[in-house]
Amino acid sequence: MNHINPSYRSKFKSKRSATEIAKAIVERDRFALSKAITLVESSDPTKKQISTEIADYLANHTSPKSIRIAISGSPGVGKSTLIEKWGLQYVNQGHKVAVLAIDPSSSVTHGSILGDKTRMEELGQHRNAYIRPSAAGLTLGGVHHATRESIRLCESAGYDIILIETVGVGQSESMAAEMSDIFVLLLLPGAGDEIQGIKRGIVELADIVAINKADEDRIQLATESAKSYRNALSLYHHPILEWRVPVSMISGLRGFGVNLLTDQVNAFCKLSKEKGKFDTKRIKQDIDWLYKTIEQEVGYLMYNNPNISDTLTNFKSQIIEGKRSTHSLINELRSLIQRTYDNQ
Ligand SMILES: Nc1nc2c(ncn2[C@@H]2O[C@H](COP(=O)(O)OP(=O)(O)OP(=O)(O)O)[C@@H](O)[C@H]2O)c(=O)[nH]1
Ligand SMILES: [Mg+2]
Repeated sequence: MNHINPSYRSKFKSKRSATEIAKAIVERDRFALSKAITLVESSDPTKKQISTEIADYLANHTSPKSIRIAISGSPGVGKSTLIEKWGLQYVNQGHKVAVLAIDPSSSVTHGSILGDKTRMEELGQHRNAYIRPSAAGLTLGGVHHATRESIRLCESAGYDIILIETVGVGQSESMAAEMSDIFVLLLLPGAGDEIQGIKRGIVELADIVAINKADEDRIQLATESAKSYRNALSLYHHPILEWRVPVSMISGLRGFGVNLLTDQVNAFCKLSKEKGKFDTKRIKQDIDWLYKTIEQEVGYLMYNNPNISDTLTNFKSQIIEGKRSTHSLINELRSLIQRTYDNQ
């Protein structure tokens, strides 16, 4: 370790204040960025407090511009491979690219969808790219919070293209849609929705659809799939009425069609800004997040109130015994919550 510059080493050994970390983020210090993301992933109250101070500082001192792109699709559809190619294209055009992951399943498996950074080897080494695997061991709400805050931190550090990889399981897609400007859905050639494991409603979340792995002997199949998805999508109205969700054939592995995705993203952003939807969508996302957090926090407080949790246990037995209607139990619970709230 002797080759490390001593002043550099001491800088990271010493505990920096929230303001120092925040300033370092603005000065494009990747270590500070990683540190701040670790803090937002923490449930420790002291660390939470520091991350709040960092967020406040950055909100007051930066106004970054960015595009947040969610990339979703069933396991193995080729998300990471595409992100490697797409991210490289963006950095070569002079952008700074941050790659984040939403993987609620990692809280169970302790794995991570970007754990295999090998798929993004070249991008991972680029000075204008930052790749952050998903944190393991967080609750669903924790994943949501950490990813949102990480996006803001990356933007404050100058990353203007945010790619969010999300695995098509659990609630990860809707979570990704709630924090991105554009939702890109990757599908495989040939297979129908059920076979691809695509849940109902996911296709409707998409702003851009791409049939990936349209290479080798799958081109014909991909052409047919693209056609049938185009037909299916023509039945839906996109929230921006003038936007027709494009369905194209790409190969992330070969890099084929990746340019097209960039053009589609640009066209979408342009239209969305012209229609005044780009900023309003972000504001709506923030407000929805505020309400969601309140619901979570209030729920947490209620479940941890001994009086309420004892009552709930009691009510559960009453439901099992079929003694009282759930309706009347809910009314009683409502009064109890009201009394608890009034007494505080
Ligand atoms: N032929 C072909 N293979 C591909 C393409 N994209 C990815 N693959 C292969 O598909 C496999 C899975 O690719 P990944 O990029 O890891 O897929 P993923 O969607 O990120 O997978 P998870 O993160 O596990 O959900 C790898 O073996 C890739 O080499 C493609 O465009 N064409
Ligand atoms: Mg992956």
